[in-house]
Parts: sequence; C-alpha cells; structure tokens
Amino acid sequence: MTQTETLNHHDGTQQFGGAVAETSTVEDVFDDSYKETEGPKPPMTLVWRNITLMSLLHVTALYGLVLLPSASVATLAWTAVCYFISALGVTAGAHRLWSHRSYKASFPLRVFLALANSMAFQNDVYEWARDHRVHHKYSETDADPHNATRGFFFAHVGWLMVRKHPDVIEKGTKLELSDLKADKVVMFQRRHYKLSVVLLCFFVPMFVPWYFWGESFAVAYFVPGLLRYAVMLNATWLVNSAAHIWGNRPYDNTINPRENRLVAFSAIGEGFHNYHHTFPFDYATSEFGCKLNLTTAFINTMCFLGLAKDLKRVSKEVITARRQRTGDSSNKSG
Ligand code: ST9
Ligand code: ZN
Ligand code: ZN
Repeated sequence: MTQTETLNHHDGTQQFGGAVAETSTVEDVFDDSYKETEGPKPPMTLVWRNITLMSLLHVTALYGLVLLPSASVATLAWTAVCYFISALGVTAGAHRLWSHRSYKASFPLRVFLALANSMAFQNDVYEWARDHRVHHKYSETDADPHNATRGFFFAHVGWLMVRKHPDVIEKGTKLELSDLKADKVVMFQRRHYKLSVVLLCFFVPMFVPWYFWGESFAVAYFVPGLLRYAVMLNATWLVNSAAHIWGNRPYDNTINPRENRLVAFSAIGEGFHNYHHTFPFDYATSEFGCKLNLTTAFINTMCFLGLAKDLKRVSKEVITARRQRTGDSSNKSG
C-alpha cells in the first residue's frame, strides 16, 4: 500500500457522545508525487521587522518573568485562564476544527473559538489553516512552511523571520479552501483581525486585573499580557520543532513527527504528533482520549452541551493494525 493510500485508509467509525463519526477530508492526504525543487535553493530573505518584534516580545516577556513574584493570586489565576482560552482558540479552533474539520461546531462555539483565536494572535484562522494544510500535505519538504529538516530553529520560529519558500505559496494556492471561505465566522475574523488582536490579545488580559482587582499596570501588562503570549507561542512552536525531532514513532516510523509528552502538556494535548500526522482527521489527536489532552476534554464537554457534534475518531482495530505495520515497535506514546 502506498503512503497516500495508507493515510486515506481508515474505517474507524465510532460512536461518541451521541455523535456519529465520519471519514477523512481531502486536504489530509499526503502528496508523495511532489518533488523538491532541484538545484540551488533560493536565498533566504530576512524580514527584519519580524526579527525585531519577536526579539522585543521575548525581552519584554523576560521582564514579565521578573515581575511574576509580585503578581497577586488572582492575576496568576487570570493569566492561566488567558493561556487556556487562547490555547483553545488554536487547538480546538484553528487546528482541529478549521484545519482538519475533525468535528462540527455550532455558531456560538465558532464565535467563541474565533475570539479565543484572536487572543492567541497566531495569524488569522484562514491563514493559519491554509499554512497548516500545506504543512500536512507537504510535510518536511520545501513546500512545508516550517520544514523541520531545516533545523530546530527554523521549524520553531525562524520560519516567521524569513520570506516563505516559493513552493509554499505555489502548493498552497492549489489547496481546497472553499470551506474556510464559506465560513462567515472565519471571514469576519479575517476582516477585523488587527482590531480583534489589539483588544483580545493585549487590552483585555491587561485591563481585567488592573480594573477589577487593582493590579498594578506593569504586572497586568507584562504577565497575563506579554509573558502569557510569549509562552503560548513557544508552546505552539514546540509542536513544529521538538515534536518533529524528539520522541517515539509508534504509528508510523517513516515520518518525522513524534509522540512527545512534554509538548503535549504545554500545548494542551497537541504533542501526540506521530499519531496526529498518521490520523490527522481524529478530533482527539491522540489514541488516549483526554490523557494530557485538555483540548479533547473541552471538545467532549462542548459535545455534551450540544455545541459540537460529529466527532471523528479512529477505531482501536485500525490503530493496532497500523502500529503493527508501520510503527517503531516502541508500543507506547511519548
Ligand atoms: C504564529 C503562527 O506563531 C504559529 C503557527 C504554528 C502552527 C503549529 C502547527 C502545529 C499543530 C497544531 C498545534 C497547536 C498547538 C497550540 C498550543 C497552544 C498552547 N498558501 O505570508 P506572506 C500567499 S504567528 C497559499 O506574507 P511572505 C498569499 O497570497 C505569530 N498562498 O508571505 C499571501 O497573501 P494573503 C505572529 C499563500 O511575504 C501572500 O502569499 N505573527 C500561502 O513570504 C504573502 O504571504 C507573525 O509573526 C500559502 N500557504 O512572508 C507574522 N502563504 O495572506 C508572521 C502565503 O494576504 N508572518 N501565500 O493571502 C509573516 O510576517 C509572513 O507570513 C512571513 C512570510 C514574513 C513569515
Ligand atoms: Zn507537524
Ligand atoms: Zn494538524
């Protein structure tokens, strides 16, 4: 069986929370007909604006770390809440819902996830999902926006500091994105992205502790604002860097993505990356349900409340067969 067939093949329909699972979407198919551009690579063009802003963000986040001991308990709790909400906007929103369509979400849930996604400030949902679909389809090639074969730093943050490889844009323009264009919530967020980021990523996290329990302006700005944002960005980037380099490959040892528990913990469930690249349509992104996976717990809760449905899942039989056929025999995750 070819890799394309392998990734398409799943008969793992399963009942969950009253919702019947479905099958995969086309964008998840690995394209093994793609060949990297031969000859010399195009030069990397540094984007100094991004290099400067990223450096500044990390320096100010370090200042937030210095201020951390002077934050009140309420502010620390609020920082954790902001981290969780913004992380959900990426994991449950941009990733599992909009990039992979691994479940269906009602209008109110989509509005919440789009707002949470603006709080995360990781590009708007449309751009995030477009880049992520290219990442899956052309993983570890020049057409992969954060191609991990170019090293840890490039996969982690370097890719945001240079112009994209032309193959990323060329392959990306051929992707099927009509579902995103047809989603009014996604398009509304894209139209008002800058304003929503200023309000939700920077103003609200700072304003709440300053106004409601009299936190100092500096702590309110640097801790739940900038420190939370920088930590959340790095937790996300670790999925592209660490989880493509370190860990076991129990499901498919022919691909680079790995099972990495530390990443799963910080990215609220997104570190089971060998499983995820093998079965990208599975809403839980892991064989083990809610274990180290707050995002799956959140989606289950939304399903219980009637706000999400049609959660796609792979059956145990398919997982076991796949482990035996292409896994690295580590037989465990992380
Ligand atoms: C950030 C994103 O951090 C992080 C994403 C991480 C993904 C992780 C995935 C892992 C799995 C999930 C785990 C989640 C875990 C979450 C845990 C939470 C705790 N296809 O981009 P431009 C076209 S962002 C088709 O400017 P350049 C298109 O026409 C951080 N077409 O390219 C586009 O125009 P438009 C904050 C494409 O000039 C035009 O080209 N943000 C595609 O090379 C130009 O596009 C930043 O730092 C495509 N794929 O610049 C800003 N791509 O978009 C970062 C492009 O209008 N970005 N086109 O349609 C930039 O400044 C620039 O993109 C650049 C490249 C300098 C990097
Ligand atoms: Zn990946
Ligand atoms: Zn994915």
